[in-house]
Order: sequence, then structure tokens, then C-alpha cells
Amino acid sequence: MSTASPFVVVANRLPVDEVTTPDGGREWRRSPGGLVTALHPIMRAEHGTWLGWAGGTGPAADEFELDGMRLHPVALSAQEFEKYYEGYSNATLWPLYHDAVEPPVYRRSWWDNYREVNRRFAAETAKVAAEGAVVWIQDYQLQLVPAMLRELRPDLRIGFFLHIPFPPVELFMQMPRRVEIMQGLLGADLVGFQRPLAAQNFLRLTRHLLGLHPKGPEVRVDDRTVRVAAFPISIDVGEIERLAASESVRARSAAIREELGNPKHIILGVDRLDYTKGIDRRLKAFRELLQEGTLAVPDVVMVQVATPSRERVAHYQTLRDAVELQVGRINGDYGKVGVPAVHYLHQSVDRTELTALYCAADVMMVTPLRDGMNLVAKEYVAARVDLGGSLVLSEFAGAASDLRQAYLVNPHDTDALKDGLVRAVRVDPTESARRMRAMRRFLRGHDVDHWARSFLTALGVPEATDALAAVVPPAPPPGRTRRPVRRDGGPAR
Ligand code: GDG
Repeated sequence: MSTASPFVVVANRLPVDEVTTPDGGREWRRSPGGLVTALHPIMRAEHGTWLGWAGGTGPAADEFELDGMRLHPVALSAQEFEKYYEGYSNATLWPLYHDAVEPPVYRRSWWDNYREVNRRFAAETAKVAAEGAVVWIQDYQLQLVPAMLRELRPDLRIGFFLHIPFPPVELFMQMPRRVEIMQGLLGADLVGFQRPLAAQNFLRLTRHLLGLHPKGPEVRVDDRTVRVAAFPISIDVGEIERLAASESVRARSAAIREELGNPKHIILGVDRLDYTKGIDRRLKAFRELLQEGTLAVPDVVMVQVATPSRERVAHYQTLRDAVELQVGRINGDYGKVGVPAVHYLHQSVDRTELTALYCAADVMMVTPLRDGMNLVAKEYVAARVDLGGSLVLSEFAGAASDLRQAYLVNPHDTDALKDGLVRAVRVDPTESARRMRAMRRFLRGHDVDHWARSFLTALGVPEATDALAAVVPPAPPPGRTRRPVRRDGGPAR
């Protein structure tokens, strides 16, 4: 067995993709993503291990090293992929946690697979974690792992972070296995959410469902104290700024404008094709504005990148059909030869192209019905090193608490959405630059390093966070003492 790690990240997915090289061989490449960018420095400095599914079904590949991180693949069978991942994770939990904007589907066999896969993740983690190691578990696919892991390894310090919203009591109570989920999460020492409201929902449920007595942000479970708090996630601001300022992105951004026929205003949407993202709402608002003549092609065009996602899940198939019907109708009614009203891409674009699109867009529309945070909104702001562009942002995205100078809208209210879009299109450049400057200032002080450092500090790992970007570490939260990290493995007891 390989050497045990003092720092372990556990996530549904490993931050890598297996790619075919030009000579026909196979190799692992680090996949782009905020989480891995944030955790890479600490993973390297602390000899960390990342546990997760590597894609594909069947037996897991052997553990391997990449860019100074140790990656430990966990196997999923075809049935588990269908029932644990597509089923319980994405057809039960995902809609339920997003305000049930689509009805959650409850199937008992999905639950059995969810529990089984969570058990496997816990068992594999128990094997790779050093005595007293810090383990950071990520997201809704793995909510049972904290308690399962604690049972196997009471010596570990366990953190859990939920990337999606956590629903209010009335909604959560629908879930057939609600007690098990709560008990699973309470196996952690620290349970983190995107927003304070989600943390409050969770604390309320500990009382309502389990009869516990939370005091402020803490709740006693047996002889332990579990801390519950919000840690709004962010992005690698510096990396996006550098890319946005690069010659290649600037040239590509100008070329995009040209290719779109040099319209006066480009409106942009970038989302995974997911029913929580409100793509249909924004298309409806745009359609009505074209219909009324408030906006007109070719002065205004929209670009919508809808990245393929969870394509075998029924809700997603219906959504794709509905969005494509809407796009087709808008183009049929309001497009011109060579100038569609909506340029629709059902594909993933690379990072350079994405940043060039951000830089070319006069108005970015981010209109989810519910979203844990929404990184696209933050990426757009980070990319606008020129202080250009305006952001229309749903109040129901976690990002709305951070990006207060956006045009905040209620995506359920079509008139409000139209109003926000028109204001963003017509804003004068001084006002839009003022708003952009304020949002950029906020983001620079709250990037993804800040997020990871805040979480790990609250988990009691301040020294480990020194491995992150070289900024002064924040003070520990009141009433907590810092626990030094032993260089030979895990926090000292
Ligand atoms: C979950 C929560 C929370 C998208 N299309 C392309 C592409 N992307 C990238 C974006 C962004 C990421 O994917 C999407 O992140 P979001 O935050 O917008 O949404 P979810 O995927 O739903 O993420 C969310 C997040 O977790 C983190 O905690 O904010 O609330 O739902 O980074 O840039 N990237 C590239 N090509 C694309 O076509 N290269």
C-alpha cells in the first residue's frame, strides 16, 4: 500500500480526464476547475491525496501521481453510475435541493446504490488517510461519507462542503431517507455551505428532525461539537485576469464581435444545460423584447453556450428539446439571413474561447432559478479587466450576495427580467464601469484561495493553509484555538 496522506480530498470526480495522445497512447490530464486550482498548492505541499471516480465504469485504475498530487480512483459499476450518480444524486437530490424546480424522483434502489457507493468512498478514504489526517469531503453525492468515515476512523478531522443549496425544512422533509442524510453529514467536524441561509436551514433541521439543540453555529452530537457555517466559493481571479489580458484572448474577442456582424450589443449566456439555470426564462425575456421592438436584430444578438450535461437523465432531455425549440422559434421569427438572433452552441468551448466570449459580451445574463453560487457570474466579472460589460444576475444565485452591483433580477418575473436586461443594455459606460469596478474589488479580496483558506482555518488547519497563496492568513474564528499541523502527518492531538 502507498504511504498514508495527512490531507485527503474526497469528491465524486477526480480532477482529471483520460485523453488519447497523438501517438495513440492514453494519459491523464488535469481537468480545469476551480476546486482543483484552489486545492492544488495545499495538495502538493501536504502530500495530499484526492479520491474520486475517474470516469468510465468497471474496475478502478491504480493510484497515480499528477502535478504533485496523488490521485486515488474509486470504481463505479455501470449500475452504480445509473443509480447512484444519475439516479439518487441527479434525479433525487439535485432537484430537491434546488427548490424542487423539477419534481424529485424517489426510488428505493437508487438509495441502496447511493449508500453502497458512499460506503466504498469511506472505506477507500480510511485506507489512504494518515493517523490524525485532515479529510475534506465535497458535495451532495457524498453526504453519507462523513459519518461512515468517522466510524471507521475516529482519529480523523473531517470537513464537508456542499456546493449546491441546502433546502428549507419543509422541502427537505419530503426526502424518504432524510434522517440518514442528516446523520451522515453530522459525522463531520465542520459542515460548510455556500450561504448563511443554507447553514440556518441545516441547523433548524438538526432540531426539527433529530431533536438536537444547536447553539449558534454549533451543535452537540454525542460527545462531539459539529460546527456549521457559510463559506461562499469563488474563482481563481488572477488566472482569469491574466487570460483576459493576453494578446490571444483580446484578438479572439475582437474576432468574435466581427464574426457576429459587429452588433451594438452582444448578450451572452454560458451554462451547463441544466433546468436550474433559467436558460428558458432568459430566452423568453429576449423573445418578448424582440417582439415588442425594444431590442432588434442585427443591433442586438444573443450567444448562448449550453454545455452538454447529464444527457441520459430524463429532465435534461426534456429541457434540451424545450430550449432548442425556443431558440429555433426566436431565430425563425426574428433572425435574418446570416444573422440569427440567438447563436446557440450545444458544446463545451475551451477556456480561451470562453474568456474571449466574456470579454466580447456587453451583457452577461446569469438567471438561475436557484444556484449554490454560480461561478460563471464571477468569471465574467474577473474577465472584465477593461471595466466594460454589465451583469444581469438572478437573486436566487448565491453569487447575488457577493456581486451586489449587478442588475439583480427575479427570473420568475419576466417583466423584471426584461427590465433588468434593457437597463443593462442601455446603461451609460461610466455607470457600468462604476458597477464593474466595485464587483471586481470585492472578487479580488474573495478569490478561491480565500475560500479554501477560510474553510481549512475553521476546520482547525491554519498551518496547512499557509501553503495556499502567500497572503496573510485570516485570524481564527473567535473562541477557537489553532491546532498545529505536524509535518510528519496530520494535526497534533
Ligand atoms: C456547482 C453549483 C457552484 C461551463 N461551460 C463551459 C465551461 N463552464 C464552466 C464555467 C464554470 C463552471 O463550468 C460552471 O460552474 P457554475 O458555478 O456556474 O455551475 P455548476 O456546474 O452547476 O456548479 C454552483 C459550483 O458548483 C461551485 O461550487 O457555484 O452553484 O451548481 O467554471 O466556466 N468551461 C469551459 N467551457 C464551457 O463550455 N471551459
